[in-house]
Amino acid sequence: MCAARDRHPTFKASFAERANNASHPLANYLLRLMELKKSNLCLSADVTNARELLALADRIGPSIVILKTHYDLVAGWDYNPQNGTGARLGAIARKHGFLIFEDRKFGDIGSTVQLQYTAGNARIIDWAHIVNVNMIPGKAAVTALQQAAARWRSRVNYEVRTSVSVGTPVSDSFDGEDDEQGTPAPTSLSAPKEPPPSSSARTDYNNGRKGSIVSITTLTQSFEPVDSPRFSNTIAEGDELVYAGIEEPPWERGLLILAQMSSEGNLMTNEYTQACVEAAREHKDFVMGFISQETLNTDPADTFISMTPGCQLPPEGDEEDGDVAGDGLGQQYNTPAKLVGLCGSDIIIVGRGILKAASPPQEAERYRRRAWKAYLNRIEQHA
Ligand code: 5BU
Repeated sequence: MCAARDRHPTFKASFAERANNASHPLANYLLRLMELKKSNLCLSADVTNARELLALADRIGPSIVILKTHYDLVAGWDYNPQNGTGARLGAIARKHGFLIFEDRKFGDIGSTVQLQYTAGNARIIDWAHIVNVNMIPGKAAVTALQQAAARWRSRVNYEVRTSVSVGTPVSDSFDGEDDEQGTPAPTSLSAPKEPPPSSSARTDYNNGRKGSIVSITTLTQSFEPVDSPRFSNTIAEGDELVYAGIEEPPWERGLLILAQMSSEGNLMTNEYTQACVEAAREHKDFVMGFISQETLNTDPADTFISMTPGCQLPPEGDEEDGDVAGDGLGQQYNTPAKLVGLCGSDIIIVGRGILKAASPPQEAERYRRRAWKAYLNRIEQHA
């Protein structure tokens, strides 16, 4: 089912060793988090309303290192950048120590994917540490997303503070940009749209661009440097807890290239997968790894992380590594022992295997233990 990759150094290396060699700050962080939590489990949180999503993230958080979302299937997703669904998920992620991966599978021309990543109601880049790209449009999509992330990163250390003061209005209209996107002006959670002129002085950024008239009230915004990735003034009290044993994730965003799919009859050929690997090698400072069914590290210098959907365990009590039937809609499943132990995948992505269990937290623990055991067996270490 997968090519033997066991001669590549990453196959037998521990996640701690690989963290030391990881050039991408978020990959380095994730690999250390995996060692700390003894988890290589990603929950595919495919539930259809926001309240359920947040409750699930809080319940399963202790077992996972990544929570994967499809924000567009969640009813009641609150787009408020300060205390909406993305921000609340971020607070839960900090508390339990996991990263958020929006499985958006960008797949359009560069200019469009940049906007889909950073704009619109969802502003995915604000809350998702990791996203993925479908390589059908070609390498430019990767370059474009990297450019957008770099632009966001260069601005995000500045918090926007909004204040309302009485004074002479300077403009009788908004600049229109926010109206087009249907969202309010950026708040402390979003990266400012204009780079601040100086990182030290508090500078009013009015000049007519962000001014509005409410009677004679003027809305002004200023940018202040912040040195922590934690967004302040957000979320309810008590959600400011931070997972012990590791610092908060770095600001750098990461990309996964969708190089292989789990679904039956998918059209991704070996040649296509190889083109994905080449694109990743050309963008090592942004691409953390792949969504794939096996490790794709072949060049001695490759240090990519492979994350694999299409994973289920047979029911408890059945033969440990017996076959698991597909879902009847094209999805095919393999066990953690096969994916991690034989094929060299690093992180298993599990949705319904956990979500449909009588006790999802208990089942998540079962998957965590089995995937971790498969990893330890692969690197020939014992618990
Ligand atoms: P499941 O319930 O464990 O089958 O969910 C798998 C999830 O992973 C689901 O959100 C899919 O959209 C996602 N997925 C997948 O199943 N197979 C793929 O090749 C890719 C994504 Br890419």
